[in-house]
Amino acid sequence: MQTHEQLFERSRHNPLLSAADWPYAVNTVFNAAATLLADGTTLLLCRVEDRRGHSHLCAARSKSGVDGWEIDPQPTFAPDIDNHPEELWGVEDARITFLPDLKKYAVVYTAYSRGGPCVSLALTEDFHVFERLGSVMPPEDKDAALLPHRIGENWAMVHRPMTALGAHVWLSYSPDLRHWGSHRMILQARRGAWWDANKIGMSPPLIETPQGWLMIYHGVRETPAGCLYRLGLALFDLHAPEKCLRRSATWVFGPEAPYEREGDVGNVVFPCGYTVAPDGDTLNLYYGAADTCICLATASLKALVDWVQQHGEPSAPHLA
Ligand code: BMA
Repeated sequence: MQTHEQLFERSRHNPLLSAADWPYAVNTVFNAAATLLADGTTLLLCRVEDRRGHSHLCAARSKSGVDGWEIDPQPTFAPDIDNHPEELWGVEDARITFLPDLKKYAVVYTAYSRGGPCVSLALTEDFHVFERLGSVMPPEDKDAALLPHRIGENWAMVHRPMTALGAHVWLSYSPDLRHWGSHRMILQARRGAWWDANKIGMSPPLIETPQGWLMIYHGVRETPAGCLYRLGLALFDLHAPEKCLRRSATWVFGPEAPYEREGDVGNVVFPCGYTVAPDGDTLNLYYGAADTCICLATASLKALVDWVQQHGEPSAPHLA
């Protein structure tokens, strides 16, 4: 039997983290942001959902990035409702980008309230003290992350506003991380039968490679039995990240393992973070599985870029 090329390999330690590992009572842990600290420690900023259904963020640290996790004894980043009413129903799905210019980590997350989900930004040097910049994109908007350095004069942020015409990926620019403009749609959800019809969003932050910015994005297939969240690849111009060079026709990673198929929301793989191993090529992709636990899959960055260059579509004229 001819099988599809496997670009990602699941860790045999999956699931890496679940509610049973938490030092306090929680419902689920999933959709973790990831980064490497200066000493090589992997830090995950996990989405933790309590039994009210509200989420906060909690840091888990590990030397290996696989096991031996040390989890903060209480929430690391909880909603600040008095100063940020847009966080009333919780903070979700963080993405971390280290900004060498500022020597700070940017944490971009979804703030959720009666107004709908919106994109908020905080800066930190140590994941203990956070400087909140507040909401940077109004509702309905999520799936956002900063690029690690300015493009020309300006910072750039990828995000996913929702409109009556669908959920597509946009890029915006800012001189100061607070005021955002020059909004451009950079990747459209397809239509009809496609695996990524109607609703897509960036998953982890963009990955800088010599061939371009690699985006791992999720596509949502609506079926009579519920939604299927799968991942595809797209490549964007290094100097003009609004320009899509290639986009995968097929998805490259989807729910297959039992822990991805079953959980609070089955059939969901949802990465919010990655690290790159010291070899400069091995991508460690951390993903939420079934909105219930945190898992890891690895891939060769070079293989991913080669694959999207070879199999990707140069543009998407059929979307017009
Ligand atoms: C999306 C996000 C994710 C979640 C997924 C599946 O809209 O809210 O946080 O993992 O749905 O429930």
